[in-house]
Amino acid sequence: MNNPIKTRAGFVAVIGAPNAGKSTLTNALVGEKVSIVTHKVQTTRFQVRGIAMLETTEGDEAQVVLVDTPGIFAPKETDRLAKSMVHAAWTGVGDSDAIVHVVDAPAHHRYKNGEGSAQDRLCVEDTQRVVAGLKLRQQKKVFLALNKIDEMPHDLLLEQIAEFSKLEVFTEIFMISALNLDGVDALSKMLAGSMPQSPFLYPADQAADIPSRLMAAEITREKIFLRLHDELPYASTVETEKWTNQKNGDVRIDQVIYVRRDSQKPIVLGKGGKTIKDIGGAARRDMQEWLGKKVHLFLFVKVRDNWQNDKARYVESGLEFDV
Ligand SMILES: Nc1nc2c(ncn2[C@@H]2O[C@H](COP(=O)(O)OP(=O)(O)OP(=O)(O)O)[C@@H](O)[C@H]2O)c(=O)[nH]1
Ligand SMILES: [Mg+2]
Repeated sequence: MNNPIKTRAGFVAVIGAPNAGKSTLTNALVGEKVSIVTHKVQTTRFQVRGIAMLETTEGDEAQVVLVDTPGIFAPKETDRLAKSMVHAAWTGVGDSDAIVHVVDAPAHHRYKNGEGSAQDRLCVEDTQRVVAGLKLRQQKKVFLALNKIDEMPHDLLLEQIAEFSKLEVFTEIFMISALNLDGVDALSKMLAGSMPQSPFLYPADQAADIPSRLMAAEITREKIFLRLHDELPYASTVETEKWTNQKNGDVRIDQVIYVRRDSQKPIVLGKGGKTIKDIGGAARRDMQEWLGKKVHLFLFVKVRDNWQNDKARYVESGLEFDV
């Protein structure tokens, strides 16, 4: 008798407050880096699709397309980029077969214990906002991932599990560390089993659905976020202007870092160009690893006042301008 291998495929939206670890979890499930990660809030600006080949408990193969989303927070009415980021996050939810809500468990605990910072308070408020949104949309198959358990004694997690169970939103609760992969396997099996039976949606060896030029720009943006402090990362954006595959197999990538004001230019450049050199060096190393080729990276800094209100900047990354 013919016993065909069953395949499953579908979409999982990864949502949650800024900095909860959504991109780290997406990368962990995919098994390679498809989405940038930093210690700062609001790192992810648009939907990034990571493609994971996972297995159900029965051994069926499932292609799970993880839609990593920007954090869900309360954007200021005047902040167009922020509004469009939150819109992109909820759009990911509507189209998905299952949802993972990632929560920063230690931040939650600190806040409940009265030791929380201002950021912890925001994180708890944003989590409540996500829960309210999920209730409103009556989503099915919503999994809660209490993340960063490597930073928290496990007995304290039981209280949190009780608290979140009471909300009656979550199909199941997982305790994970996206960073050291603790608990990720159980979540991965659950997600695989939640996908509908379907042929694969992407070639089995594809890890991300993001244009190479955009991925290259994201890598540089991550290095800017990691290297520069305060408001500057948020005031900047990166674009890949030119991509040249050279005859000898190397790749030349020309990118522009846009800042909002003249006064921000010297900060990105640094003394004698040191800062931009460091950013470029770190970005180039990641690009080489990603492409498996030698990369020649050329970075330019330009001022474009008001890039956050420029429609073309949104279309390129799939964000909607008028939300
Ligand atoms: N200790 C610990 N840190 C983690 C874990 N997961 C993520 N982090 C850290 O938390 C920070 C934020 O991680 P991201 O994956 O960028 O979070 P995000 O939810 O995608 O953030 P936004 O894109 O800004 O909304 C980074 O410094 C990560 O290294 C974890 O399981 N344990
Ligand atoms: Mg992110």
